Amino acid sequence: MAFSKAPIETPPGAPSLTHRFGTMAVHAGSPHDPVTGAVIESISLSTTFAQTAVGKPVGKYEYSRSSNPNRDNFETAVAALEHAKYALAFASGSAVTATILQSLDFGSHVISVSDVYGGTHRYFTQCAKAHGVEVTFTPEIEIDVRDHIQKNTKLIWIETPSNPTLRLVDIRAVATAAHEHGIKVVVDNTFLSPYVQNPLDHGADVVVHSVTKYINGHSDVVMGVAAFNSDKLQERLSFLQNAGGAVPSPHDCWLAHRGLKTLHLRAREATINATSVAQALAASPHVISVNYPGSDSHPHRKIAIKQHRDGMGGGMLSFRIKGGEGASERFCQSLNIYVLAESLGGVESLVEVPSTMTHAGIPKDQREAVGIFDDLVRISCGIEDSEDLTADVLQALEKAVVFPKIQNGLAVQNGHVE
Ligand code: P1T
Repeated sequence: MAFSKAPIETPPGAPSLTHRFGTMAVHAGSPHDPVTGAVIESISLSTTFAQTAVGKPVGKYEYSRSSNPNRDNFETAVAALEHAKYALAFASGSAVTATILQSLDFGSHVISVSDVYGGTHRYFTQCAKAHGVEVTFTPEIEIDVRDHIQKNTKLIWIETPSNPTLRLVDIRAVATAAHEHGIKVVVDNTFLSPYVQNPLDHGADVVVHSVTKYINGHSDVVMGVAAFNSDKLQERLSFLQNAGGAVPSPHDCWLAHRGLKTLHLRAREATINATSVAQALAASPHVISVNYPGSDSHPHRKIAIKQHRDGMGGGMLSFRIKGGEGASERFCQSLNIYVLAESLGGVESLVEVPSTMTHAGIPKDQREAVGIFDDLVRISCGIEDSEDLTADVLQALEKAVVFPKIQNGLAVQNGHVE
């Protein structure tokens, strides 16, 4: 059984890297069926594939955990869009994280940015030790990465933008320091998608995604993917993909591939919407601060201009509301269009409070050290109309900050003691 897959080859006539993003999103990994002419691939549900003699499969497939046509096609498309030689799809974004950490030797050390997705933090702090991997967290990785490098440091983990504070990391600066010591750099690109940022072009060795988010884009698939150029890594990760078995179903690969074909359209709309919502929030007297990398006021705006397509900010933002935890909860419940739910990157707008939802597992002092306060609200802008999304946020802010007229004997109005 083949555990290591061959490099992705562009079929004759298929779009190449000289084509633009939208053309590749629609056509990469999407050959028409040579027998029936079907333009859309069929879903290959077969778990096993016939052999004409012992050890001689009819085609390139043997058993669907090892590889199958829908997963191959999806991986081909992601590799093209992330400017990578290889891509490997997994059952979830978390399975990608776990497999990459499992690929390290026992006794390895990892440096990670502090504000990562709560589930990534959980794996790093509660699971990695079991296979002998220690993780050091740092909030300012570009500044102090060299101070944290040890003899056994093998990997640097970056999330840019970070979840949920939207901090950015200069990938090139970190990769330069890492490569001086033979250390690999992984970038979690979930918040932006390959349309807005291609981390391999900035020196990263591996780019990972929770496909559950922008790549699939319709909140109906849980999946992950890693893309990279190294032949050695391909051999190791595809071995672990097969041995660990955390693989996506053919149906999920088909759905995610269909979603990917409109990624550029969705990412543009989400960016337009997030820009408009961020501007409205920044102008509101009920808001303490707004984290949006598309805003000129973002502290890492220069990095966005360097690393993101046309300096786009993407569809994600977070903000601190005046009035504490109570106000953040009232805000979420006062919205009419946004759905109060975890996850992000779908066509529908979502809202959540990270301190009690996605990042509740991180101890409060560590959370607050990276800016995840109880009054922080995270928004994932979908592709609805920006006027509606902005109006909904403004009306919810008014409701969220209106307290009873008298509180502790003091008159209050609009959330502020008068
Ligand atoms: O949910 P899963 O497909 O396993 O992906 C994990 C993951 C990895 N990386 C980032 C940056 C993520 O945001 C996530 C999942 N995040 C959420 C579910 C969330 O609401 O933030």
